[in-house]
Amino acid sequence: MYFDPTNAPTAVTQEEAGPYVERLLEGDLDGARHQIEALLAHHSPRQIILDVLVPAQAEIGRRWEDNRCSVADEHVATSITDSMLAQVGAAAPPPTGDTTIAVSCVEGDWHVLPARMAAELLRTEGYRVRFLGGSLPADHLERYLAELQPAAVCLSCSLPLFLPGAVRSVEAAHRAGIPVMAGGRGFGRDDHAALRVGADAWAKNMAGASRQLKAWSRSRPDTHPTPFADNEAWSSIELARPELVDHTMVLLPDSLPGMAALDERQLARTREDIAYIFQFLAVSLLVDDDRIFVEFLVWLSGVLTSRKLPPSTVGATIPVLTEALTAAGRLTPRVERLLRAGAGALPASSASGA
Ligand code: B12
Repeated sequence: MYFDPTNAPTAVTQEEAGPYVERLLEGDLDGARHQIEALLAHHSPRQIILDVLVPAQAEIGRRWEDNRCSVADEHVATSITDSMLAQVGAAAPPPTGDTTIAVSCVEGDWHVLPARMAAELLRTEGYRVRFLGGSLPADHLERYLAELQPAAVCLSCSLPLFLPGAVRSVEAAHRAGIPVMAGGRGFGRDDHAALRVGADAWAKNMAGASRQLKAWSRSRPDTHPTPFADNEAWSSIELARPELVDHTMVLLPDSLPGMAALDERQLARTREDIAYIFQFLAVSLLVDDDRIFVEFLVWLSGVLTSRKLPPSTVGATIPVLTEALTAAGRLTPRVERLLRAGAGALPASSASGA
């Protein structure tokens, strides 16, 4: 039985949606299913995705970020929401239009669920959707699109870390002659990064995406031939990353005496975080957007503080990063500017390294 679209769609209230997060945290698949079934009697699949599933997953992310839920809790919650998305999607009437849209995560990005949500939302608008899943290698994307010839491909990116992958995915789509709509939280809050990686449009939400896709299905845009991402600046950090991480790990104990007490697993985590810092630095240069690096440092500082590390940890790392970058001959004025901006955005106690 499908939701009857002649019933006016009504927003799901917070009271109605609220218990869903509790079901996720309890790992209660059947409870979640009952709740979603009850909601389907009164609300459209689209409203349930937007008002229940999306905010619940964002809440799970916040709880993981501030250490109120474990990675296992997140995996369980995501698997339940994945099932609910299938259930809600099955309640939407089959697409009536003849426009086909492909939806894929950019290369490197395994956030399949946000992309699938976007795909289901497009389906509720009548599009025929081919969902290509997580981290599709660019050459495979190209071959698939060249054969399918959809009206557009929606590329989903959930973390700025994967913007280099987005460059490759966009180039692949363009080689197949397919226009690219970029979306997802990894592209940020405006079209800056999306246009830099060469996408033909960026949408803040699915309503915006749908407007653009409608316009494209009437008249196909000329795809941009090349992205204007700064690959050179990106690769100058990225190619030196192993050396930069090694050197930082050697220098760090002088600035963070607490490191002496870390066990092997904690040291491996620290190394991973240092590698992320350099990756985000490189991505900021790639798309010339300081916000990416600065917001990552603030996010990382919050994550570490909620896991009981001193709030000064990330701030104390910055002079060490600077030293490693200098030794590797990678401290350009732009990189220096980014490091300063990052230090300035961290909470006062953390930027001082005290
Ligand atoms: C589940 C999850 C995972 C799962 C994903 C599994 C899956 N099947 O999808 C796994 C475990 C793989 C994962 C891994 C990681 N994750 Co994660 N993850 C999440 C979490 C909790 C929920 C994702 C989700 O379901 N979102 C659904 C909704 C909420 O997403 P949404 O972006 O709002 O999606 C909507 C729109 O963006 C839009 N949209 C999406 N795509 C597109 C495309 C187009 C064209 C358009 C128009 C619109 C559009 O449509 C959606 C519906 O409206 C998020 C939290 C969050 N806020 O998303 C973190 C989150 C994204 N992850 C995060 C991190 C850090 C990671 C890791 C790096 C962790 C690690 N150290 O390993 C890895 C990276 C792995 C990788 N290579 O991809 C951080 C990113 C922080 C940052 N600084 O940017 C987040 C934000 C958690 C947090 N609060 O800190 N993660």
